[in-house]
Amino acid sequence: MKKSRIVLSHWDIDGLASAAMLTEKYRPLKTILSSITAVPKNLLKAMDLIGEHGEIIVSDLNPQISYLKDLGEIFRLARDKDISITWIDHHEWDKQVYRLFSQYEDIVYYLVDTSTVAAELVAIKYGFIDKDTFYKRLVELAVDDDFFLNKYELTIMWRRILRWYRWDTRYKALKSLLHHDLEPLWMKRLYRVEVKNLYENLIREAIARSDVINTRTGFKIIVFQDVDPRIHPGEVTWIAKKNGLIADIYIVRYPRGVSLRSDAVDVSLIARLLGGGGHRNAAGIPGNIELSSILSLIDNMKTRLLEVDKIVYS
Ligand SMILES: [Mn+2]
Repeated sequence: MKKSRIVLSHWDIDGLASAAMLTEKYRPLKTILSSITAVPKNLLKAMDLIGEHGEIIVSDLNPQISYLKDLGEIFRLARDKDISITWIDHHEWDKQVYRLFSQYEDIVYYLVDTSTVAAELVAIKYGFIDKDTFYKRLVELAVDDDFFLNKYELTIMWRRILRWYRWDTRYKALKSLLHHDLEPLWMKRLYRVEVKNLYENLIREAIARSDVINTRTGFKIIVFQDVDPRIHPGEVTWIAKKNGLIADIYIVRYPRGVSLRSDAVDVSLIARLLGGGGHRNAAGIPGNIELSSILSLIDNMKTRLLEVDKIVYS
C-alpha cells in the first residue's frame, strides 16, 4: 500500500518550490501551506488526515522556541501513531530545537543547511536537480528571493504577489508550479493591475517615515515604523539602502511582528533571544515587541554581535 503522506511547507517562493517538488514526487494526501507560527496547528491537522502509519514532510519552516513544548507533544503523538516526520530547512535553528529533535530520532529526521535554500535541499534529496530545466529555474528563483539577489523581475513579482494576497492565491501559485508554469498570465496580470503601484507607494511611505537611532553603544539603527504587512521587509531595506540610508541594523516594525536586517551583525542571535529566529542577515520576531527591548538587547549583546567577521560598524 502507498504510504500516506502530507507535505507541509512555507508559502514564499522557496516554500512553494519545495512544496511543488514534494507534491509531484509523492502525490500526498494533501499539501498544506503554512506560516511559521501555524506549524504546530498544521502538524496536528496533518496527523489527523493521515490517521496512522505515514509521513509528514516539512520544508522551509523553522521551529520556534515559543512552541517547543507543543512540538514535543506532537512528536510523542506521532510516535504513537507511527507517523514519521522529515524536516528540511535552511534557517538557523536554536540549540534547544536540536536538543528536542534529537530525543525523537526514531521518528523525526531533519536536514538543515543554512548555506542554501530549502528548495535546493529538496531538489538534491529527492532527485530533481538535473531532471528538467524547470526545477533548475525554480531553485534559482528561490535563491534569488531568499538571498535577496533580485536578479529577476519574476522573483520580485512572485514575492510581492504572494505577500499581498492570502492563502487562495498562494495555493493557486502552487497549482501553476505543478503545471510547470513559472510565469502564469493570471499572476502577471494581477501584479500589473493591482499590486505594483500600490506596493511601491507603500515602500516609499515606509522609508519616508523611518527614524534613525544611535544606540548607547554606538550602533546606527534605522527603524521603519508601523509598516504595512503586505510589504516585504527585505524590499524596504533594500530600497532604503539604494537611497543612501545606511545603518548597522534595520528594524522593520509590523502590527504583529518585527523584522531585523543587517549586513554587519548576526541578527538571528537577537531574534532568537526574543522568541524569533531566521538567518544571519535577516530574522524575525513574531508578536508585539517593544522597540526599547530590542535596542537594549542589542547594546547588551554588543560584544557577541561584533564577533562576526565582516563589520561595517559606523
Ligand atoms: Mn521561506
